[in-house]
Amino acid sequence: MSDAVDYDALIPNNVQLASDSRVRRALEKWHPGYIDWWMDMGPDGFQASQVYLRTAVRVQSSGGEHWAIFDYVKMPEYRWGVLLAPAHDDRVVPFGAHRGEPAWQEIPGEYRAMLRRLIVIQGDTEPASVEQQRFLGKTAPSLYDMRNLFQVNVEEGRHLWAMVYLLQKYFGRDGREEAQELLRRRSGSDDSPRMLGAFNEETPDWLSFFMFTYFTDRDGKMQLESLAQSGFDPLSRTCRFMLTEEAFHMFVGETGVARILERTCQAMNDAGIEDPYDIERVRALGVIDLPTIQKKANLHYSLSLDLFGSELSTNAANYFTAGLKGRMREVELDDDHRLLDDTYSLLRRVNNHLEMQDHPALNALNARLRDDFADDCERGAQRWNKVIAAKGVEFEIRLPHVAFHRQIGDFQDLSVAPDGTILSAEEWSRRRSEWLPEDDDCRFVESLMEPQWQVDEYAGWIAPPSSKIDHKPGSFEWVKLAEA
Ligand code: BYC
Repeated sequence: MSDAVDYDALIPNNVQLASDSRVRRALEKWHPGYIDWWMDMGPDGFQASQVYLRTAVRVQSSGGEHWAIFDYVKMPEYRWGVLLAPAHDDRVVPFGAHRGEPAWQEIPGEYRAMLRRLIVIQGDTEPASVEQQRFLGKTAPSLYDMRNLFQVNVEEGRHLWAMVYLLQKYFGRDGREEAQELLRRRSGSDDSPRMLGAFNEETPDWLSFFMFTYFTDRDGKMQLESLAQSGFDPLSRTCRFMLTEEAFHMFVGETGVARILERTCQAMNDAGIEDPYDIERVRALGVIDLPTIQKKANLHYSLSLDLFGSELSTNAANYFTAGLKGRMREVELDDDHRLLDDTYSLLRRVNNHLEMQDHPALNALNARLRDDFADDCERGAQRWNKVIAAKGVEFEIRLPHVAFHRQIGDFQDLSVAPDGTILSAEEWSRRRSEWLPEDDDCRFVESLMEPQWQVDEYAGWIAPPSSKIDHKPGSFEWVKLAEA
């Protein structure tokens, strides 16, 4: 299969759709429904604006040519394509019972249902996040941030295409039905919600957006890394290319929160406020107080931990043994990649306390991936703390304990403080407002969400960015707004 991208086709692709008329027709038939969904549920109010967006035109950079181009695009005209990372010759199934057999180019019949479920869940999260973020453009703190939001949104749309291609190509009629369902479910809907919890929550303000892209997109990274190991080669290649795009989404989250922290600490310094808990005075400066930022981090971290499923999971064991979903960087791990005799240490709830226990490694794969996620989150939090320390403010963002505020898995129904102390349900409820955003916190943050759409201007609660995108200066016009 060639890696060259046919960019002139209605659906840009490197999967030779031109000679695969069955799949091409199926995708072309799905296309209008996708555009309808984008117009209904995509960024509200900006479909006619010209946005300086990145579009993938190759699947890897080579010979001085970048994999993407940047240009002004009206979002409904974005070239959503089907792009798979380059094939590796002689790739084998890297783990599980079929380890060492040639990677599958077609789906093994016995694994069809499992694979379909994984692809549908992955696919469902992509449009969900666009739906969650659809009103944020209206309160963008700058054109730079607005552009980044829309970049994330169009790429999540492309990731939906990526999963829909697999469904249409490999799953026949039920794949077509699933592809329709992906356009029918809606984030937060009572009747047909999105499949995973965090994707039915609201993203009402930009602090939430940055926390979402930091924590929840990072779950995306971990899950895509695991699926990129898959013995089903088209899924592996699809996920590998999605990861290329995904890195930017986490950059948006990490730098977004860092810029908010920087601005808050600067404003505190300018006003001579040393106590970060002097919340009313800090808020009066028009910036977000650090304890509220901590509460939002607590919320989004705990919601994202739920996305790893139960700590001990036979589903995860079955996915692994089948060779469909591996571990983070599976091929770099130094073991037998079958895990039949291995154990993994994980924190468990035993009656009303928590203790480390060894369990069969196969069953503990969700816990292991969640631990990898926690480590990854921690590294970024340390970088945030450097921003705070550099301003001389005494405060640290601390990720809460993994058992804090959980709704899925072993710790659900347990009342755990951010430091890991188990509390009575009454005490937890009484103290909840210390740890999670309350209505008045949310109202305050929302009160700051006034649009700032002048070129090179930023809302007062967020510092300008220090890094460039496509080598462009801060004064660049990231979005040319359409006349209202
Ligand atoms: N909410 O054995 P269990 C991304 C269900 S994010 C609701 O505990 P399993 C992105 C589970 O489905 C990455 N239900 O869990 C980020 C199962 O139901 P059934 C998305 C949940 O299956 C930002 C039952 O509970 N990709 O890309 O081992 C922006 C028992 O399951 C939840 C993936 O997740 C929940 N949180 O693991 C845009 C990868 N958790 O089958 C995009 C694909 C569990 O009994 N998915 N359940 O009806 C998977 O690998 C796994 O399905 C999960 C769950 C990790 C989600």
